[in-house]
Amino acid sequence: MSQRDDAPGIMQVYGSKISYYTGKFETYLRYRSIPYASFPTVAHTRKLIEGVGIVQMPVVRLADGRWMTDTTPMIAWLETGQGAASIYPSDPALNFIALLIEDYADEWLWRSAMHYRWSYRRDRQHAAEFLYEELVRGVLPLPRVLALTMLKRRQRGGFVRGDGVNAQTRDHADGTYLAALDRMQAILVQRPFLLGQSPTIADFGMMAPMFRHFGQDPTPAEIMREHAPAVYEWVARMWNAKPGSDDPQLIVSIDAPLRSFLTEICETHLVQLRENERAFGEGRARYAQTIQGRQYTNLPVSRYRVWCLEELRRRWGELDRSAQDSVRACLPSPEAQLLLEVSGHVPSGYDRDRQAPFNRAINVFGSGVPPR
Ligand SMILES: N[C@@H](CCC(=O)N[C@@H](CS)C(=O)NCC(=O)O)C(=O)O
Repeated sequence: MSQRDDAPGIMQVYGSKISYYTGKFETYLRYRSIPYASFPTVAHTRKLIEGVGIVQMPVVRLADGRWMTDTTPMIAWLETGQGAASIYPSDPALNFIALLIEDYADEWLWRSAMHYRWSYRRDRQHAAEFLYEELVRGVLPLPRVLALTMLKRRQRGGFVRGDGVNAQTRDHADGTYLAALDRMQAILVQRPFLLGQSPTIADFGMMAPMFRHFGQDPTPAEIMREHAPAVYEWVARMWNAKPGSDDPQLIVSIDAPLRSFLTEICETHLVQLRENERAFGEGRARYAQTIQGRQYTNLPVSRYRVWCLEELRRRWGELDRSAQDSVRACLPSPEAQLLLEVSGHVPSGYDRDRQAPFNRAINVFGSGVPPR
């Protein structure tokens, strides 16, 4: 891959071929046949900071020179320029469910995906070699062996141990992937996409963990092939998907497999959003949370995720009464109450002017990598 970025006239995507969110974003660009050129981040750090304020994957430069980042608002903005059959369901209640699934994929499955990649020896070796070749070699003056050691230490120390995965939580971090796989498999044996006959933002969101991490890293990919072949097939289907007819033929009611997936989302992601918001409000840098009976300690507080919850609440507030009733009926867990509560909320203060994806961005965790 070229270290130069002379692709005038088309979108430039700075990321990595094994990056979680870059994979989600590329799946969308391919679906909409939006041409783009891929570039590695490390060689272009200064430019990315000038463009959006931070380095993360992906950061995007549009053909007209504007910069943007964060896949959720980027895809939402790009989709406003597209024709019929939006990837956002026209039914407001189903759209809210799709956005909730996207948020769970973005913000909850990330820990488990990093754990599989950096806790298992052969996965760690594979990812470090890949990142070295793609991002570091020829850019930073580091001997290969040293660079591999540094990459492993950064990723495992920050995003696994530094994000609460230890002897007490490791099997839960393993199991959270298996739970997502089981729930998706049960849905995808019935229909080609999560919410019907066409992909929605729920599918694009789930591609973040399922494609470049769980579908490519040796250990979780083998599990996917063995235990959830319909998910394995869906990953390829998503990567090759193109818009079909104007009628996306989405489901008209929430069936048992989708309900079960939503319960998992409420028990995990919504609890984490709640505890993170509370800790942020108390001005803490670290917090503890109990998820499905397992205690995670010393987790980094994320201001970005307080904003994610604000965004979900904003979308909830836009629903009319009957749509709210429909959503409430399919989010049976008491945790769903979080979407309605706003008392005592300390605002994130992020993107106050609603400029995303063109705002000055923040990393999910502080300066990028949570300290160990
Ligand atoms: N909210 C962002 C998250 C982007 C993100 O956190 N990407 C990861 C890698 S896939 C990253 O760059 N992490 C910071 C780092 O590794 O320094 C999005 O939706 O794109």
